[in-house]
Amino acid sequence: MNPITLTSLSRTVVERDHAVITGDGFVNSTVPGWTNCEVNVIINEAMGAKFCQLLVTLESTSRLEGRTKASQIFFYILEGNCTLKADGQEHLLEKGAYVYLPIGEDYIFDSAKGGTQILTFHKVYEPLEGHNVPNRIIKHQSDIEQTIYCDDPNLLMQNLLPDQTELAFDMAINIFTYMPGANLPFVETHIMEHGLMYLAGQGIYRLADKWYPIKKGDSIWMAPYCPQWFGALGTEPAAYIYYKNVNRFPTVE
Ligand code: UGY
Ligand code: MN
Repeated sequence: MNPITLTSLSRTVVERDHAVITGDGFVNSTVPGWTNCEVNVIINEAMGAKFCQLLVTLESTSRLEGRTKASQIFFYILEGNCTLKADGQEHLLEKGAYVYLPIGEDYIFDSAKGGTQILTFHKVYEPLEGHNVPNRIIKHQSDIEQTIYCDDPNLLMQNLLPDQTELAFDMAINIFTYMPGANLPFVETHIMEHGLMYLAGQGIYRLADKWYPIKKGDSIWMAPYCPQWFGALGTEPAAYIYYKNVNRFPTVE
């Protein structure tokens, strides 16, 4: 007997100040210059956000070619591998590698292993007087040390961009790892916005006054001032990569 599948059910939720997006609802978009690939626009301005988060799935014939314009782009290799051509050089990008491209940079991603997945974050760059536009960064997450967060050795933070030390950056991209059973020490409520994707594990996310079960592959958008808290469940660490706007004046100067 075939089990009945209820195709009308999904964990996806879109609210005024937050969203939980699960892969079962993905519908592909076409992006000019990005060919033979699947693009899922997970978060963007249409939702109320001030940045964009995409998931791109590649095959061996895929080619992402373009030039960053008003927005800087951060690329993170979630699965597989591919090649980046930038500044006349070729770079092999393995799982866990990441690329920060400032405004005005040409790029080509190709030669991917079938099934390679790239997560991207796009933000319009806000220049800062007295500071140069940041340089391109090509690194691997294993190059970045894990630091203890909020004095809790079960909460580990990796800052993939030097946002804390260089005001030229107006966005942070971090990987936040929670050991089994760890949780945020308080309900954060802040001006900064977040977009994230779970890389591992599971747990419960509180967003505003709602509570959501979350697992690897899920994405979340949090608008400014959306109260937020997370507790990890299960026996393996939970980890997410997340975007945050930083380092700019909090109101019109
Ligand atoms: O950096 C942050 O604001 C981070 N602790 N927030 C979050 O994980 N929801
Ligand atoms: Mn936060």
